Amino acid sequence: MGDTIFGKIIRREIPADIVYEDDDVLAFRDLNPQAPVHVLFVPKRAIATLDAATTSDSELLGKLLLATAAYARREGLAEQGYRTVINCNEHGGQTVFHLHVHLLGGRQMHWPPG
Ligand code: DGP
Repeated sequence: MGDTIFGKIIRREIPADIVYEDDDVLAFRDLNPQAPVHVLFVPKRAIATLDAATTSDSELLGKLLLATAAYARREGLAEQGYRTVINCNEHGGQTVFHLHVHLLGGRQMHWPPG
């Protein structure tokens, strides 16, 4: 897959408001926040889309979700709740083809989404 803007953020080639990092995962604030807390969790090893993930990515995907949940808990979002979103391809609204989890919190979410 080609490089993306998130690859550049991971390599510190462009700035981002990074809020969490471990060996496998980086998290930074979304440029265009849709909630008081809107953080993107990305695996450092790029996978283009959720559709492109395979069983060899199972451990990394697990770490990505658990890092997201742990951050939400630390930030005090868990009790009231929050939303996680993974957009996939065109109809999913994906614009950056480096798999990422949106963490949205700090306000009431609504369902169904638009
Ligand atoms: P998606 O539509 O699911 O592919 O989400 C991509 C998100 O990435 C979108 O909410 C805006 C955000 N985004 C795009 N470019 C940048 C950037 O350069 N920096 C940051 N922090 N966020 C970005």
